[in-house]
Amino acid sequence: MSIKSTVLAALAATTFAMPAIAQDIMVKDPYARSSAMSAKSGAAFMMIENTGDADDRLIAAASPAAEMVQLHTHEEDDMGVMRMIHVEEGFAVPAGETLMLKRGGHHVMFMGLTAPFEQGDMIPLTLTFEEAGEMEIEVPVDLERKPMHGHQHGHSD
Ligand SMILES: [Cu+2]
Repeated sequence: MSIKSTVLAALAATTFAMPAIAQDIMVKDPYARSSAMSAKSGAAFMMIENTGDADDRLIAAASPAAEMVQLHTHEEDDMGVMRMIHVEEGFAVPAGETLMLKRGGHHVMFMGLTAPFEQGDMIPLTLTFEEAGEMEIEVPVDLERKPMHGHQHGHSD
């Protein structure tokens, strides 16, 4: 027990001493939406870039805007129907790569919204990474955003 707690203390001290480690993760262009104003659930999408040289993993998400927040992906079942799956192990963010959370793919799912998502709202979201730790962001609600096909550069809006 003493060995384990020593290791944990060392890890905690290391993390505390190097807050810059979280800066290896960059979140770009986040937005959230729900399918209707009365919807009880919503989702958030974004690009998560790992600018560091160590692999990382998005393992959890939390927000006061919903009773439950999960990491989801879409998967086609045997009947050819797309279903949402809760991905408990989270999503890998390999070093130097960008994880895309997008419609029809991986997303952050909000279940049991405490209030409807309204255009322009800012949704506080805490992302937890295996290596980088917790990262707090604000996700603007954008109900008008069209699904993105392929890469999009710049902002036309
Ligand atoms: Cu979902």
